[in-house]
Amino acid sequence: MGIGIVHLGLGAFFRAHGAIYIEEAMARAGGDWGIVGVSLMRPDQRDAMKPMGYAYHAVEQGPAGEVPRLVTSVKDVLVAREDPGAVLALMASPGVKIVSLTVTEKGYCHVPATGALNAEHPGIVHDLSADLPQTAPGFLVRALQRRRAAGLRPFTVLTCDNLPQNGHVVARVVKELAARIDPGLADWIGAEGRFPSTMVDRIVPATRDEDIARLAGLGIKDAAPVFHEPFRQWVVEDDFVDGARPAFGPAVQLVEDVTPYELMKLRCLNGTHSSLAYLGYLAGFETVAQASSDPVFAAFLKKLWTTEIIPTLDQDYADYAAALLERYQNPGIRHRLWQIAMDGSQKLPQRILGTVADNLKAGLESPGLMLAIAAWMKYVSGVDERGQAIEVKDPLAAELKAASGSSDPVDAFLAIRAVFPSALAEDATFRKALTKARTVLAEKGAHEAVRSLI
Ligand code: CS2
Repeated sequence: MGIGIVHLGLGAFFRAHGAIYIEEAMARAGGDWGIVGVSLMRPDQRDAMKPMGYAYHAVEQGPAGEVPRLVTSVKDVLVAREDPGAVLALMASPGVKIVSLTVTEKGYCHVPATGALNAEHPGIVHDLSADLPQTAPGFLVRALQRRRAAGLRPFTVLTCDNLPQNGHVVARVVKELAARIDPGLADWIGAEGRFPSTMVDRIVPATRDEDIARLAGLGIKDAAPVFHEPFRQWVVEDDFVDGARPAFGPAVQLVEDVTPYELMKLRCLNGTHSSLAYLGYLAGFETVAQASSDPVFAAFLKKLWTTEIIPTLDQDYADYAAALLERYQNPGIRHRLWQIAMDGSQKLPQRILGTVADNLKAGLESPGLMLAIAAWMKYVSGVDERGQAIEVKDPLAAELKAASGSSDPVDAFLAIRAVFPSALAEDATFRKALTKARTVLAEKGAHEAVRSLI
C-alpha cells in the first residue's frame, strides 16, 4: 500500500480518531492511503512507535472495560525539526493527495479573535525568509510551492482541529503566507486548492506511564498506545482536490457544510469542557469525570446547556447534551482538567465568547459562562484559591499573568485583542457581567459560586 496522506501533528488524538477511520476505509475499499505522521518538534512519538514499525494499540475504555485494537495505517513517522527537507519532499511527492493536521489551535499561527495570519509570530517570520519551514502553515505553503513548480496538482488540506470553520482558518493563513512569498502561488492555491472544514470528536486523554504499564501487565508491550472513549464522530465537507480521498464508509458523515455540526460541538462540548477545566480545577477536582460527577457541577453543566448554550444553536440539542454528560462521567477515562485548561487564550473565543456574544445580541444573560471566564482569569494568574501555584500553559501566559496583576484586571484582560474582539470588549453589559462574576468567584470560591447559579 502506498502513502497518500501526510499528517502534521501526530498526537494521541489523531491516532485515536482519523487514523482509525482511514484504516477502516482501506479495509473496506483498499487504496493507497497509508499515512506518514509528522511530529513538528519532538522525536518522542517517533521513537516510541518505531519498535513496532509504527503500529500501535488504540484502547477503547467503555462499559466493557478496556478493549485494545491494533492500528496499522501509520506507516512511518518523521520529525520536522530533525529533517524538514524530508518532510517537504514527501509532501511534494506525486502520491500524496491529502495533508491532514492536528496541530492544536495555536499551530495555525493566526490571531484567534480575527482569523488573520499572525505575521509577527516568530515561526512565521522565520518561514517567510527560509526555504525550510518550522510552522504548519510554512510546510503547507512551501510544499504547495514545490508542487506547483513541478507541475503537480495541490494536495487537499484536511484540518482536524477544534476551530470554527477550520478549513477557512487554514485556507486563510496559507493564502496570506503564500501571498507574502509569491502572489502567483497564492492565486494558484486559491483557484486549485481545497480546504474542507471538518468536525472531529472523541475524548482522548494524554497517555500516562501507568497506562502503558497496565497494558504491559495484560501482555501488550506497546510504548505508544492511545486510550479513548467509545464515542466518535467525524463530519467532513466532501470537497477534495479531484475528489481524491479514502472511500469512507457510513462512519464518516460527508456533508456540504459542516458549520452547524461544528457550532454544536464547539459550544456544547468544548465550551463546557473549558468551563469545567477552570471552575473544576479551582474547586479542587483533577479530572473531568470527577468534576462532572459532583452533583453541583452536574447541575451546573445541565444549566449551561439548557439556558445559555443550546438557545444560541440551530436546533434543540437536548439529547446530545445528555449524552455528553454521560461521556464526561465515564469512570474509565481519566481526562485531566489541567490538560483542557491549556492554551485558553486560543480556545475561549470559539468555545465560550461567541456563545456569550450571541446571547448578548438576543438580550440574554450568560451567568454561568461569565463565571467560567472569570475562573479562567483567576487560573491564568498562576495561583489557585488555596494559594498554590498553577502550572499555566498558554502562548500568551506572560501577557495574561501581567493582566491579572494589573490595577484594573477587567480592563487589562479586555484589552487583549487576540482574545476579546473589540465589539465584545467594549460592550458595557458584558463588562459589567464580567466584573460581577469576578466578585462572586472571589467572595464565594469556585464551588460555592457554581452552586449559587444552579
Ligand atoms: C478538549 C478537547 O483538550 C481540550 O481542550 O476540550 O480536546 C476535547 O476532548 C475534544 O475536542 C473532544 O472531541
